[in-house]
Amino acid sequence: MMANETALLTELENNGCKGKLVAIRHLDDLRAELAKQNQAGFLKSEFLNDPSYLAGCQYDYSEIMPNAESLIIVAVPQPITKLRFTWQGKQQTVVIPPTYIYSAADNLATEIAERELTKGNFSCKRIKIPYKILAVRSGLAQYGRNNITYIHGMGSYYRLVAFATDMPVISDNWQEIEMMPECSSCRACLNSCPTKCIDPDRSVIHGEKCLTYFNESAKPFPDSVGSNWHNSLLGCMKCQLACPQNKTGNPIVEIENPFTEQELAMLFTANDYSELPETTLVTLQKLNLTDYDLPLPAIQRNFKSILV
Ligand code: B12
Ligand code: SF4
Ligand code: SF4
Repeated sequence: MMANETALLTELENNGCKGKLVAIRHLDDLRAELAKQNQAGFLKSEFLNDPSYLAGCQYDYSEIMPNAESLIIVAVPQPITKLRFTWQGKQQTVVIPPTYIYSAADNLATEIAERELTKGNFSCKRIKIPYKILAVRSGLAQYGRNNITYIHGMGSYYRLVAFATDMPVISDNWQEIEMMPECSSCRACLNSCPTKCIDPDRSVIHGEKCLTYFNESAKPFPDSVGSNWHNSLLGCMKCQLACPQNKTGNPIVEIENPFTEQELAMLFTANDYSELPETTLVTLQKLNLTDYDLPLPAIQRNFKSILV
């Protein structure tokens, strides 16, 4: 391993993160892997054609970084966030799963990568690719039966971030796709999934049935979605909470009274973000809740689906 590569990976670990590097040519392998899954009929147009999902991924960075040599994949640990507040006399707890409040995680990975690479006169650029495939192929992670990736000792509560860099990689590693050995005798995620979108007979979940797909969309929830399935403001925690690999010391961040009752009244009734007071908007922005191209009525719908 080159000194610069070691220094980068060590610095990531010193900050609680983990990373791996592979040669840039594996962008073609990522593209091919996705094409294979598409051919098998596992990828629905809902994901393939949406820029916030797979249509946002790129496999040619020759223009933004013509001298790119390697890809870096980084896992940044993330807590479960709980918003606690009183609404209409009742104490409410609103869960935001790992990865949704992402600015600090993305900035941490970027700062470390830029700082360490600059020391060797290298640079890096954030890129959008299918992160899980890279994480697993590089040896950083393994798939769980629930299709989410896991890192030994970290569980699945982390956000994946990737970079292209002009730093060459010496220890190029591109391994077979692996499922966690622990999954072979476990079906906890499968049994806990309210939508039954984890399919024991195929390796890719039915993403178009996942609760996350519905609450990340502005479209009304279909009748097939049970009103008692909702558990998070965005996404869903069921398959990760049930997983024995997530039982050890995962942090929870509790935010007490992020909004006053007066702010909540406006948040739940306003027609548009522009009608909200500045303080409410700033809180929503800090939680990254305005970053998902969701109109305010969709955020209101999500809140109301989990308030007691
Ligand atoms: C589209 C997408 C979704 C779609 C899912 C579409 C689908 N069918 O998977 C929806 C909106 C439903 C979704 C939901 C969630 N997502 Co999402 N999502 C993405 C996104 C944008 C692309 C993922 C994707 O479709 N990749 C392409 C598919 C083909 O790859 P794959 O899922 O890795 O599938 C591979 C395996 O199945 C594998 N395979 C092949 N052979 C074999 C053999 C074995 C034995 C096994 C096990 C596997 C296997 O085949 C495929 C690759 O060839 C990424 C961000 C990104 N740019 O990567 C985030 C991302 C994957 N999501 C993430 C998260 C956290 C979630 C949620 C947990 C959110 C939540 N609820 O809180 C849920 C989890 C749902 C689940 N159980 O997977 C994280 C995952 C972090 C982690 N620890 O792995 C990512 C990486 C975002 C990030 N930056 O961190 N997501
Ligand atoms: S996130 Fe929820 S709906 Fe999606 S696979 Fe996991 S348990 Fe099922
Ligand atoms: S719940 Fe069990 S089967 Fe599912 S990912 Fe975790 S260990 Fe694997």
